[in-house]
Amino acid sequence: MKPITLIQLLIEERRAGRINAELSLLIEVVARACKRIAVATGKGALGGVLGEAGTDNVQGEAQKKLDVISNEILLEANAWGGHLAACASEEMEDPQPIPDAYPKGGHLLLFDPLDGSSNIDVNISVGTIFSVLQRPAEHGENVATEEFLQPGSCQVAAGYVVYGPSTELVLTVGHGTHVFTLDREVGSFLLTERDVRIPESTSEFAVNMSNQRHWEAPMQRYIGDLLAGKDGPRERDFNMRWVGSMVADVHRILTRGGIFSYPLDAKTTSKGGKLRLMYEANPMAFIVEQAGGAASTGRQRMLDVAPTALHQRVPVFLGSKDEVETAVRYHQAD
Ligand code: AHM
Repeated sequence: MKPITLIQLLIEERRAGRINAELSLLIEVVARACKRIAVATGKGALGGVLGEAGTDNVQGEAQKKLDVISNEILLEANAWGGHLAACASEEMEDPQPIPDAYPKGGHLLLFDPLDGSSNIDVNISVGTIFSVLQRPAEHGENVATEEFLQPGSCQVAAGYVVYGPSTELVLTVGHGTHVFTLDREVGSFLLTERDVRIPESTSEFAVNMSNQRHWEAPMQRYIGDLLAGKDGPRERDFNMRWVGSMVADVHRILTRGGIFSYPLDAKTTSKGGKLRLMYEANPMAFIVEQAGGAASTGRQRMLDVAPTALHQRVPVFLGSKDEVETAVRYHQAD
């Protein structure tokens, strides 16, 4: 049987009363923008899109040309449909309101337009991550930054698109996690896995081992026990993978299980961690929980974290439920 399209799935979700027309339009628009980003990334050196943009983002990180291009594609696509009140991007200091020329909607969109962008120039998978919130009922005329500061459990949708050998969209609206593959000839996302489930246990971990000496004691003990393999307390060997693009690492874990971690380390403690709560950790945590996995800061369920700043950073542990719970036990025992 021919797989159904993203639009058909969104219609199903509307008929089931799980999303409204505005959220359905929002997801369609984001997916369409991501197709344009897929085309831009796919051109590589031929599109003149590789290399540095010559600017820094709000995090003080050098932007790649494709960071800037992807950000503009998402902003432009989402400006005029009437489905949004404002957007916030990892690449911009402040939220971007919808221009006065267009009608405003009741949703807030947050995105990391091109995650893992240090991998672009070496032709390794990168991705877009997005998170959708509802605008709080009590609000003024202009959207305030505080309106975005809702815990991850308030997300009404989240997703990512991985630009790899194939382009895949992974989406949740809070009723399971679904995977779509882009049919490049037709230009449609087709549903290739409904209600994906992450295996509960795993023998594979993902972490940047070069930071080992900077980690806190519980993380040192946890990874030490994984590395000890059959001879250690875990009594089995563990494999390691680290792409360095969160989207690609999480996608592998969604597909075959594993634990992804970007823990606190001495270099990032003062910032709260490396990865961003609102653009990376929360949407991935929602997707992973909806696929039967777990996501934590090591000390708290990720989706319960009360945000205090738009660009807040957090330590991240997510993936196979049993393994995330094990990592959390090491941190709680501290
Ligand atoms: P970015 O937003 O600058 O691309 O940084 C986020 C990336 C994640 O995709 C990835 O998991 C991590 O940073 C890689 O960090 P490291 O370079 O320390 O391995």
